Order: sequence, then C-alpha cells, then structure tokens
Amino acid sequence: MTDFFGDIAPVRFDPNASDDLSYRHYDPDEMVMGKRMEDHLRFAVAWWHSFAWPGGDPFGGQTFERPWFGDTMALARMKADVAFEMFALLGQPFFCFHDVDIRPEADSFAENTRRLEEITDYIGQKMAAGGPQLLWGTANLFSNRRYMAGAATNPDPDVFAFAAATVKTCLDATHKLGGQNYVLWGGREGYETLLNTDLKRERQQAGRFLSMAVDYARKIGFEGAILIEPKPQEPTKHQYDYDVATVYGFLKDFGLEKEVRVNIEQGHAILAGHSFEHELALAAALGIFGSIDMNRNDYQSGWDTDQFPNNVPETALAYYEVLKAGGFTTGGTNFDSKLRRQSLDPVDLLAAHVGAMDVCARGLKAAARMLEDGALETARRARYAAWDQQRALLDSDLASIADRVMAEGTNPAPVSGRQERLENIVNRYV
Ligand code: XUL
Ligand code: CO
Repeated sequence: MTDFFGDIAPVRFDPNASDDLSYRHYDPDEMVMGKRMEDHLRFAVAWWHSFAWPGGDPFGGQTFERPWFGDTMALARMKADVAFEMFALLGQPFFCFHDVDIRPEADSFAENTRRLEEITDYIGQKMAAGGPQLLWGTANLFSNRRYMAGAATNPDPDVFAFAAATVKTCLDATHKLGGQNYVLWGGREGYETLLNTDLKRERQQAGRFLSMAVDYARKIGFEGAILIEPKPQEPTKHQYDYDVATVYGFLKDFGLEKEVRVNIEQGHAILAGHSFEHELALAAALGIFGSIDMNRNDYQSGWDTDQFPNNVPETALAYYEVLKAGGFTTGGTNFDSKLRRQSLDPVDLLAAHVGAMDVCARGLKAAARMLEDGALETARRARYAAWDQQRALLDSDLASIADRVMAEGTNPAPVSGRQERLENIVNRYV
C-alpha cells in the first residue's frame, strides 16, 4: 500500500449519497438493455493524464507534486502501485497506457525495451492479483525530440526504424498483458509547413508502417483490435489522420479497412469540425467503429483541453450511436481526460473520475431509453419508407429514370424534416 490516497474508502453506488465520492448513477450491476452497465461502458483510466502528466501548460510547468515523479524504475513501480490503488478505489475495469507513461525513458532502444519488459512484468503480476484489464496499449511516438518531424512520416529513415521497432515492443507488451486493443495515434504524423513536406511520400510511409504493425500483431497471435485515433491538428498544423472519413480513405488505399478500426475521441471530433455523434455514426456506417476516448474540450478555448466529460445530453447522443452500432466489443470508454492544473489534491483525481462515470452512466441510460422507446428510429425509418418500394431505382440508369419521370409527370412534394420535434424527443430523455 502507498499512502497517496490516505484513508479514502472505495467508491460505492448510493443514489442518495451526500458526499462527492459516491456514484449516484453508475451502478455497475444495473441491467441496461439486457447487459450490466459495467459491461456496456467498459471504463478505462488513462495512465498518462492521471499519473504521468505534471500539470504544465504553454506558460508554466509542473503544478502537481507526486511522490512517484522521477526517472527511476523504483518510482515507476510506485506509480503502478498508486495506479492500481486508484483502479481499486474506483472499481475501474480497465486501464490504458503509452510505453513512456509506465517506464522512464532511457537513451537507447535496448534499455527502453528492457525497462518496458520489467515494468510490464510488474503490472502483469498486479493484474493477476485480480486487478483491472488492459483496454489498450500504445507507443508514444510524439514526445521525444527525435519525433519532432514525425515518426512513420519522418524524412529520416532511421527515425521510421526507431518508431517501428518501438511499436513492435509495445505490441509485444500489449499482447503479454492481454490487451484488448492496440491504438495508434499519429501525434506528429502531419506537417508544420507544406514548404518542406512531401505529402505523397509521407502518406506512403504511414501506410507501410501501419501494414507492418498489423502484420506483426497477427504474427504474434494478437487477437485484439488495431485502432487508429483520428485528430485533425495539434500538435502539428495538419495531421494525416484528420477524421473518421479521412482515416477510412487511407485504410482503403492500403487495403487495411478490414484490419483496422478507429478509436474516436470527443475532443478530436470537435477540433475536426464535427460532432462526436457524427464521427461515431460514420464509423459504424463504414464498419470501422472500435472504441472511444471520452473527454471534452472547452468550447471557448478551442483547443484540446482534454477535460473530464460533464455534459449529459452530449454523452447521451454519443452512447446512442454506440448502442445502435451494437455496443462495444473489444472497445470501451477511455477517460483520455486530465485534471485542471490547479486540481492538486489526490481526491480531485478520484472525484473527476466519479463525476465522469456518473455523467456517462446517465448518458448511457438516456440513450438506452431513447432506443428502447423507438421514437427516433421510427421517425427515421418513416423518413425513408418510400424507398422500400423503389429499391430498383438504384440499379437503374439516368436515361431510364428520365423516361420514367417524364412518363409519370410527378413533381415530388417536399416533406418536413421534423428537426425540432426530434430534438424535443431527445430532451424528454436527457
Ligand atoms: C492526444 C490523444 C492521445 C491518444 C493516445 O490528443 O488523444 O492521448 O489517445 O496516444
Ligand atoms: Co485520445
């Protein structure tokens, strides 16, 4: 035991609680559409924001003082101890990590690999003792200065090689810990200026890199999903994995659309000029929906503030799409969210997750009721009902269609889209 969280008791479900460390809406065992809420939501803690992030912003450095900050393996183990204590206090079923979150960075690939193996052995022992499972692992290919011009898309082949070797070790680590997914977020796979960038070449490099990652994952028997996490910009001016539609085109181009799915982050969707539900609905329609990073951005700041979710109507519309897509299989709800830099206390870390889990639980329950009552889907089906009799139209051709329209002489009557009525329906549930 560490003494980081002191004598804080495990968080329990109590709808009438008056303290701020109880779940009022998240009851893991409550059945929603025939499935336990815990199994629907599949919550995960993000190791980086919760345990590795020092609280900096562009104008100031570290605000958090955590006893495990430092670059020794002993401190990395302490960090893991605190992490597993927090998972237990919250009853979190999953966690996610980058390599650099769980082990200190060394100055060689060999030592990085050795440290990763050592710490994942340690984490594996903790998991075997009944701890949570690994939702996904990933490699941080964006923080170290070697990646400043990209990883897979770097003009220097040695950087491509270092990144590819690192992904191999992170796939090994994820596989060893029984990870259910492996994520690739192309943090610096983009450009700062077109003046020094060969777009075509960089895209090819990214395609080969992803193909190699998929091949290696299958070779070692990794059965989890490989996920790309779209984001339009930040840290680079433009990133190649801009949004779900762009990623799908990229996957098709390299023949990977059956191999790779997407991890969709709320804040990234907003940065791309979409709603979260748009990205989710499109991924489901294209057959590439995988998992979600659940956070929010501050709409005034306009950048990736990675805050814990606190908007029930937004999460309801998101989980509506998740449920319509059949729910998560390997995926889950990862809180890729960090505290504000003034939230210094250990209890802040717990309360942030408690509140976020309650918001998601409310969103899920509202989404399930909307789906079960069927008002939205009935209206949606009715809107397209005329196509049931006219499917053959899509197999026709322009000249035959023109003959038909000419012969029938019809002039279609516009029909209401009923948007306000549909919005009113949603508001009955949230
Ligand atoms: C960055 C981001 C990452 C990925 C994993 O915006 O979302 O934390 O989720 O690399
Ligand atoms: Co993310």
